Amino acid sequence: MRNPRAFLRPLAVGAPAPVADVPFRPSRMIHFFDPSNEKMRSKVPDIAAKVDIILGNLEDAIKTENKEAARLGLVEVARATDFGDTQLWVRVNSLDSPWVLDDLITLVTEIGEKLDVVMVPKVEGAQDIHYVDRLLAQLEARAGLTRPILVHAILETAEGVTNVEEIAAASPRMQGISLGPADLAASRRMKTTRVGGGHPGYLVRQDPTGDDLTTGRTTYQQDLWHYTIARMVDACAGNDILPFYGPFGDIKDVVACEDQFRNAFLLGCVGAWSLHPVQIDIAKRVFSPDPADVAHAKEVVEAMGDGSGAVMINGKMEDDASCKQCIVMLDLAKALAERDPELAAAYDL
Ligand code: 1VU
Ligand code: MG
Repeated sequence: MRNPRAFLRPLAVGAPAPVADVPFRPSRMIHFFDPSNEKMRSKVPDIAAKVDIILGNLEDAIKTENKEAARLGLVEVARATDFGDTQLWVRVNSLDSPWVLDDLITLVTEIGEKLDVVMVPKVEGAQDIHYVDRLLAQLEARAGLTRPILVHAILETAEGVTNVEEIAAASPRMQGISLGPADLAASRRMKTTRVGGGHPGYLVRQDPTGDDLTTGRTTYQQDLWHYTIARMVDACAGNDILPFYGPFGDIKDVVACEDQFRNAFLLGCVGAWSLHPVQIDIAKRVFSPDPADVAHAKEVVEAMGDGSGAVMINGKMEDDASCKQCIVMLDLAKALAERDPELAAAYDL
């Protein structure tokens, strides 16, 4: 770990100074596309206009023979597209792969001024972030970039979960962390083959009422990801960076996808990955606060004046703590309203 005074110094001569605070920009969905796929590439300008973050994926889901085409395809589409307020991210290959060095060198050199965040998969500890941190500083200096590229880690190994707090604190470049449930399940040897979501076998069962153990006992499916998401949210919130839920692989089950995204939203995540166009609107709906919650938050904050004391609103006690909860809701609503005129009208702030 660098000493506190050195933490905000550039890691290479000529590199831009690290940012002290991670800028909060609307981040309800990170939309993945395959830059080696010409058809998907052609949709990027239209999709970029609809999403908060668009991400060119170079890692898993890209065939080995397409790795270079994906890298070059991302350079091509980034150069040709005006992303406006939408963030452009890349998911590079894993740090133990033969491609990641060329991914970073090519992308920072060719399109560094357009790249907001590099997503790093399979991060296991602070050492992985330190490696990327120094390399990015060297490349930024060489490319003459004036703004640092931020880093987002995927939490998808048991070792990464063990070290999540040190990962979140590893560098001022850290923008956030996403839960990667598929690789994490494999790393932990969990016995689910699903990409995110629940499992009907992971449940609790009501007690029996008599000797009959088999009938009349309601079961409740539990959330396989609750512990990890909650831990990730604490690590992120404790370091002023942003937590995200990752992929939901059952594209056709839009209902369960919405449930998974909402659980993450309620626990503190700011967004989730969209793997297919149908998941974009789900994320937009879930990660934008309900106008009724925003109206309630506004009422509480106005009634609380300087934020101290206690008041009764609609039969409920509100005080300093619940006022802070309402401010969280209002701050998010205001940030989203600036980007989305429909939400601005619905929130009426
Ligand atoms: O109607 P059209 O034919 O013009 O277009 C298709 C399709 O090309 C398009 N589409 C997309 N466009 C932009 N971004 C996307 N992510 C995207 N996905 C599809 O939409 C139209 C309808 O598509 P479809 O329903 O026929 O679906 P396909 O069979 O074409 O594609 C499905 C997959 C899942 C293969 C595709 O959506 C995809 O590749 N998504 C991204 C997958 C990914 O990035 N995976 C890695 C992250 S998850 C992880 O790492 C751990 C599990
Ligand atoms: Mg993965």
